[in-house]
Amino acid sequence: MATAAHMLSPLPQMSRAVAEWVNSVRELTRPRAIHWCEGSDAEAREITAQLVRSGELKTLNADFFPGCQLARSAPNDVARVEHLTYICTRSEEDAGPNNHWMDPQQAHAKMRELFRGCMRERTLYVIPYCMGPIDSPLSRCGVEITDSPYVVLNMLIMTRAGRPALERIAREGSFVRGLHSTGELDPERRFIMHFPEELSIESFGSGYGGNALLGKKCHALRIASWQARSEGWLAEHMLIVGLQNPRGETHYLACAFPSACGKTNLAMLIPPASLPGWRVFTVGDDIAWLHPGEDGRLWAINPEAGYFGVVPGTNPQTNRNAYEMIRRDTLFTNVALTADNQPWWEGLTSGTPTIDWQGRPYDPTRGPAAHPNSRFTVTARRNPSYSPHSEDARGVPITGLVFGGRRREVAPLVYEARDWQHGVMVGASVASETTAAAVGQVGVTRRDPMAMQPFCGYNFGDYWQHWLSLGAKLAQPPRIYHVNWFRRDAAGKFLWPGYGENLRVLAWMLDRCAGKAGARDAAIGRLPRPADLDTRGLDIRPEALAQLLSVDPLLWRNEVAEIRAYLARYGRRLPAALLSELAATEQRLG
Ligand code: OXD
Ligand code: MN
Repeated sequence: MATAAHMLSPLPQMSRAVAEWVNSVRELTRPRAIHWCEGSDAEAREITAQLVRSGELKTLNADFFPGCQLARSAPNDVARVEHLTYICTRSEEDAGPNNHWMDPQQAHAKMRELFRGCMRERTLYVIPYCMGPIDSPLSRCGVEITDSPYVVLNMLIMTRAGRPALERIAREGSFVRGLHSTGELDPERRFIMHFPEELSIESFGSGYGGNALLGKKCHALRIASWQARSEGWLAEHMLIVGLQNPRGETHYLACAFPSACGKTNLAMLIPPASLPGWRVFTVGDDIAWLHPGEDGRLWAINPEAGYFGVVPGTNPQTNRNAYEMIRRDTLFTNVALTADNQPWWEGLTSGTPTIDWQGRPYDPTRGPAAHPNSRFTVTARRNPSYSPHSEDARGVPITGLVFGGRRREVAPLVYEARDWQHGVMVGASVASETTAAAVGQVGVTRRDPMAMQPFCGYNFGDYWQHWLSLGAKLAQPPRIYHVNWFRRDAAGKFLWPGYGENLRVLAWMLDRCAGKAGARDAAIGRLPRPADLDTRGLDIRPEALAQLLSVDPLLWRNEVAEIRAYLARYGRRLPAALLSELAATEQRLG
């Protein structure tokens, strides 16, 4: 008797468009074999076993970390490479000053030479994937072709990959084409090219997640932001979190922060004991696709199915959910090891590293044991605070949008925008200190509008206009906030405890949206007075709180001048509304 598996159609026969594309890539790259990904657990187990046999993965101590593996990247391939990431539109102005641009024909020609014959002796994997719940009209599909089995394992966790995605592609006909090869990992021969007009991506020379898992930053942000503008929605670098108050009501916030600023921690926040009755549900930790609903509200889905998070700093105090979540069935990249083969990273309060992230005996004089951008890849379903609404086809309704950056000074703990248009200006002015998530200097303050500087697939001027137009159509737009958990005192000490205590700030926002919390009108927006925040049980000095909620007119006049100089780069594409919002802020500052 035929089994169910025998009755399924062979994957290569399901979509002619995909098969033809795979064929043309095969002719160019000359692989030894082709593997179409089914997306089954057995397939993931088989690929894992193969990588363990070849030494590319190391199985971790199964008593403490069952089902966990360690991958080590090339030491020169540990982060996103923004300087080698291009948007290739016919007109340079469409890519904008926020992107590196290359003419599409020139880019294709360059990449064709890199890809020519690059998969000889390697297997070509075809990964059909769906970004978002498989049955949601808001989801979009893609196919990644890669010669990296490590990428396959990550994509199987991070997306809904395999047969169901290919079935949807065959039905819909359209999909994003992503071609990836790790090449020789030579930084001189490394490029991440995006062709939004063709809905395609070409990535060569890196195996790092942000450069190589093409469903994530490349598709779900850069290409999707372009698609979203033409289709009337938003693709944003935002976590989505549900907060259930002690009355049992749940509201959702979507929050944009630059890379490695604590999005995963905020998405999985553990309420402090002194705020009883609150519950937190994670819908997403990195990307939100936001659609205007028929009811005039904004609705969000998380296009991803897993987390690719920064490991260092994760411990039971900072993020107990993540700490529990990554204790099984997790793929670690570039962490250190203890003598008994457990993963180890800076910020872990137990264990001792003996082998560093490069596989060398650990020597503290050579720097941290785990790479500062070492990562975990794990399915979202392992998160103890996983929201069952993550799978809702229509998404979750958004009550508030939050922007934030990592700033030692200037930005207060929190403020509320006066309205949508003012909120777009607040988002456009986000600045943050750089982190290890991208190659380059760490700790330098740079403008990172909407936390999308590395991810917006088109001219920011057009993007802000799209935000303004979309908001104008919403009958019930979310309120917009700005937060800064990272403000420091004169001695360099953080003024706010952060982590679970951030719930106090989020609770103030939700009470504002419900018309229940007070605020004072300041030049930059509305701020809570100390008494407006619930600080019961919080160990904070009144002077620290006053400082956190203060706005220094001198610093802010300087900030406004810097924002104006930054926005001027967008010339005639800059919406006039942003400049008038800035002028009004300046006037209020006196
Ligand atoms: C990420 C990033 O990995 O933003 O999420 O770099
Ligand atoms: Mn991110």
